[in-house]
Amino acid sequence: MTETKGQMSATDFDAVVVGGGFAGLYSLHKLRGQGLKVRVYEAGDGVGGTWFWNRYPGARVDIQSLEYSYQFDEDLQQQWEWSERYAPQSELLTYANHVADRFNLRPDIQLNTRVTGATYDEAADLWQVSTSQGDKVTARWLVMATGCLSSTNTPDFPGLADFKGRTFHTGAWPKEPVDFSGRRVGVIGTGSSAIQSIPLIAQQATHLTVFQRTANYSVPAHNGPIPEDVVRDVKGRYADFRAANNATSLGADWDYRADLAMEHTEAEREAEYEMRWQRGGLSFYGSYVDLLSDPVANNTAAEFVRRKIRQIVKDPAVAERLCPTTPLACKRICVDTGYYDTYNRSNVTLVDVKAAPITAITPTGLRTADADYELDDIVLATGFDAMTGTLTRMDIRGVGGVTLKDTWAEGPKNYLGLSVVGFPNLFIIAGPGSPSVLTNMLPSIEQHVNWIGDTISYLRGHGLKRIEATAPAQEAWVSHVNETAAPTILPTCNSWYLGANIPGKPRVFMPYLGFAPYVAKCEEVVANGYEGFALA
Ligand code: NA7
Repeated sequence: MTETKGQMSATDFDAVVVGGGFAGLYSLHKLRGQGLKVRVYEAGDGVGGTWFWNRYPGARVDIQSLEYSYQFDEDLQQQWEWSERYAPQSELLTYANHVADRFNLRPDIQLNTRVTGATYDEAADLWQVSTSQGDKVTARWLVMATGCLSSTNTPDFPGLADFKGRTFHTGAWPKEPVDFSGRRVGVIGTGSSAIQSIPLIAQQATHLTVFQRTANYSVPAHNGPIPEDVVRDVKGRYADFRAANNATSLGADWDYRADLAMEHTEAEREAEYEMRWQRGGLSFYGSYVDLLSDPVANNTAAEFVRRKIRQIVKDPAVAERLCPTTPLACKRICVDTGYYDTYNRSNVTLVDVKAAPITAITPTGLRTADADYELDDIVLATGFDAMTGTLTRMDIRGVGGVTLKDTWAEGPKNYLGLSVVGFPNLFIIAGPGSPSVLTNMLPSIEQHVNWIGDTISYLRGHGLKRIEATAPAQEAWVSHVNETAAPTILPTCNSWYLGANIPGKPRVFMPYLGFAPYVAKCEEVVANGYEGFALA
């Protein structure tokens, strides 16, 4: 046991950070830089989080790499060179490892160790943390850097365990490359992971059958090397570039137009959408300011994408099946390379499993309500128990031994996404109630880590050893998160933003819409002496 600097109680660590992805790495760097003794526990045998686990073919970031990168260190952001506009998984993993080495983070990271539980010791104001390796340690501060999409969702298909072929989940892909040559492959799901992997799997497989429940919107990435002049321009004004992006509602460089779609003629709208389609990527969101709020405006963009699908996909029946019927962007738009065109290949079949649902996995394939499909490999691109899954699967017990799982039985409740009533000194990075998945994750993570670090510094500086959200502040924040999303199209389809992809999960819109106002609110809370928090 070591005496904690500036504190009354003896603890093993000042802070335990759960997770060694981008949030965990920066948390360690930040808190250690403040003089804290920190331990990171990471379940994987390497750092990198999302980019450690999601190694499926075609996995790459859907935000431009010049943005999806750390900004806390000027030398790092100036010296690191991205090979492509949207970095592939392997490069993001190399980047995470580079950061771990560059800032000498590894000595304080324990790999192959999953945090299984944490109990708050009210008498000592400490967290007692237990791990899969049998560690039992105490820490004043518990930082959940557990990621938003880190607990995979494997639907409960009868017979899955008895399938004789190979089964993969995109979110827990093997480290060794998987060869699909000569194999009949089935991909279940058509979310982002499926949309990125399907074109590459189709190039290898003898036959690929895609089982689609809900068609998704995808825009082309037009990926490639980043032109030198773009790199020079951005790096020449990196701080300003980041600040301008952070001042937007979604926290990314999506070339937002302030105009309303319906104030323009059809031809003008068509030209705007076409320009953005040709440019590629998620700047499609920025076309008009009312795409998320006005269903009529939204449908003009949705129709544009549907027209594109009908132009690309030669078989009209397949094209129709691929045309989404939900509002555009009520699920995150996907960014692809050759996705729709893949359905023009003779070795690819699209099966509608909304019309005829999957009833079982057989030893040799997959059965739907109206047919049997013989398969050698099944790829589950079935997503995640998003935002809350990893947190509620851990045995986290706060004041009075109450579990976080029970506390959130009707949906996640917290203040600013950061702090939960009844769970003092526990901070959540980019969790529910924060902008997180509606933004560029890296700046969102950094903003949270900076806030948490500054808060801990304030508390230590004032001899305080406990911080907890107050019930009225939490209640008001939860209402605000819901009221902000309610008038938009965001809660209108069965997305993982709502937990709707997990049977039995309460239907609550989890992320907070509005990066810039969120940051302002966090700053205001501090300026008002940690308004909405009880400090002791
Ligand atoms: P997603 O986006 O949650 O996609 C999962 C897909 O799996 C989606 O098409 C689901 O259909 C489908 N799914 C899930 N369960 C079933 C069952 N039981 N039967 C048939 N189909 C099913 O996960 P991803 O990994 O692709 O992407 C996650 C995020 O990563 C993405 O949003 C980006 O931000 C990056 P559904 O739509 O639920 O009908």
